[in-house]
Amino acid sequence: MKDTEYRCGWVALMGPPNAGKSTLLNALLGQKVSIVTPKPQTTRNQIVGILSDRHAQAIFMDTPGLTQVRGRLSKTMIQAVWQSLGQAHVIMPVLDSHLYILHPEYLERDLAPVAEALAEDTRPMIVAVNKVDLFADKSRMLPLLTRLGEMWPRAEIFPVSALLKDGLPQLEKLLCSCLPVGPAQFPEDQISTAPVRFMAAEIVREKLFLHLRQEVPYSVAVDVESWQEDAERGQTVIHAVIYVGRPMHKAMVIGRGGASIKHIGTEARKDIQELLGGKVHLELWVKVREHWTEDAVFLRELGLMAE
Ligand SMILES: Nc1nc2c(ncn2[C@@H]2O[C@H](COP(=O)(O)OP(=O)(O)OP(=O)(O)O)[C@@H](O)[C@H]2O)c(=O)[nH]1
Ligand SMILES: [Mg+2]
Repeated sequence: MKDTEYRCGWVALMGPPNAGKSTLLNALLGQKVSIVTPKPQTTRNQIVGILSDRHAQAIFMDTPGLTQVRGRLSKTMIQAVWQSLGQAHVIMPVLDSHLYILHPEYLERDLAPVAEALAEDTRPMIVAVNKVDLFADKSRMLPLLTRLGEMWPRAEIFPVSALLKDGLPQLEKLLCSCLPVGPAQFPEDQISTAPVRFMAAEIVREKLFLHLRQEVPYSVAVDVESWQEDAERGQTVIHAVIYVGRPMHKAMVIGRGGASIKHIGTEARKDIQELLGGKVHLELWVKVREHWTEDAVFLRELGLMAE
């Protein structure tokens, strides 16, 4: 095979919740396509991000964190991981190195589902050992790297910091060399397959996750109900509904005197304006929809469940 041949393929980012999968995807692309929060289980479905250059096109699939299945929503989240894995040419587990340095005992627990699924897999695998910026003495990583090497003897193990973009050019180069030879599957300027409507809803959900405490974010979903161009005012008018599982959560989203929802709306509008490159008028409503996380029809409407 000649080095000059164009390469193109699918890469599955997978691993435990909160490992930095979405941060890594955004950092590799140099643009935000997947929302990021300090709370686990932020990503709920497969998000495709496309990285193209003159030599290769890597089509990344960001996936929800692999965790215990509780209810229908988390079942559909896990299905998105397995479906992405099935589609991948290269598998990229992502993990939080700092967590396993502090708590080596969590490693087996967290990686067991990933390791088991990949035990017999012969596809190229690159393990992104993320968050190395969180400790100065890099030798602290050695026991973790040794254990990962035992777990996946064929894999490339690659320490990175997605946050600081440390090690990413090297990671990208290695990754592209692992892709199969073939023509690009997407136009070079396409960065994601997600419709802007979905991305706008995700931005609102990100702000809700960042702003709300405890378990409330997990009972929240966002759906863009209408999207119109107002030519006269030169702005996009977006109406989105925030669904919550309980009346109490509705009050928390709205906040005292509407302060909370106002803040969420302002923050989301700024990011959506950046995404669209133009002025946005964002209207948010909060509706209670009990047990929505168990409602297959609704999950499908939100685009969280395959047809
Ligand atoms: N210090 C540090 N923090 C990071 C790094 N990468 C990600 N984070 C932080 O880790 C948290 C989780 O990041 P995400 O990218 O949302 O993680 P994820 O794996 O996509 O999480 P889920 O979608 O919930 O499975 C956020 O607060 C990030 O800012 C890193 O390299 N260094
Ligand atoms: Mg994520």
